[in-house]
Amino acid sequence: MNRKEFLASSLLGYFGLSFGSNKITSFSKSQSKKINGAFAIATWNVPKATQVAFDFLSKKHTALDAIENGCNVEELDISNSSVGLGGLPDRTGSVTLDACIMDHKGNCGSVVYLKDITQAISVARKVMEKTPHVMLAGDGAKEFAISEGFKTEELLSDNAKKKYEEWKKTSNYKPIINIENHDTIGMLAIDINGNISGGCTTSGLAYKMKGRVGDSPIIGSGLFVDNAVGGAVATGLGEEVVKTVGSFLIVELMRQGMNPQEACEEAISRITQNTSKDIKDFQVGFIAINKKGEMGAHAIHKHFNFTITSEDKTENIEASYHLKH
Ligand code: SD4
Repeated sequence: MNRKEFLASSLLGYFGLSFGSNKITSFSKSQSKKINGAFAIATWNVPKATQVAFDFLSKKHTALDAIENGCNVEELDISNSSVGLGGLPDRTGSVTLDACIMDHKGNCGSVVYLKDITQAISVARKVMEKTPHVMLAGDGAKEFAISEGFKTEELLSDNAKKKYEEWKKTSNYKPIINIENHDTIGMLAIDINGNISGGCTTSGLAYKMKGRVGDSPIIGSGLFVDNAVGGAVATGLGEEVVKTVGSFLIVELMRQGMNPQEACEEAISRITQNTSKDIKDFQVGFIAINKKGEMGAHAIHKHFNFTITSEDKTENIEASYHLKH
């Protein structure tokens, strides 16, 4: 689709995807749904984030601006215990953030093990735009953020501290599936020029080992965008996503002709077939979009859901899943 066709199709609004008001619908397997025009889609139930992203898109901002500002909503939300401020800490009580961002030209930026700065996705964008590097870690990432004007603050909220103190009593490390239905945010957006960008931001797994980094800041694992094809983002147990380079895999499968739903299902199959762990014990979910505005989502377990905002409609949709309980 060229730019003119894309703009024309924007005027037509939705095509082929009817959202019942406030009704959670479910994708059936192997069916990709399609939206015409600009939209933002994100992992989990994050209507405020996708709405903010869509507001940027409707004001003709780039998909990259939409991603950054949409993800910031969850980073700043102290009640979200797995992203930014209020995130649950590692097992030493320290909150460390991972994030990455990728634009339609294939530029990308990432931060890992970032402390004391809430808007990790914005720091990742600065890494992309202002440094000769793709990834900055730890103290270096923090020092760079401060030099760019970011303020430091305590990320450990009273609530997260209380939960951590409780956890220390047993110190039992077992990542919880679908934690609070509201988790790491991975977002993809397509703007009015038909360009795709994506982002992913998280405080990672609660009570992880000190120094642990997951999939979310790793380009190709937690996120991948190729503007000629589409984009994908991941949530869940990062160690399993990294092993299959899940988001890159999905984009490559779409390049070979799969629709986003088929590609997400294949990526989940790779994980379930190749893991040495019991798949009952961990969750991975993917969402993907392609250049035509088709989307897909699939997870290992049920209750992975995602949010889409387009043409002022926001809906939360339950993804299809692999493991029938
Ligand atoms: C990680 N993938 O650090 C992230 C965490 C996550 O749902 O997405 N949880 O492994």
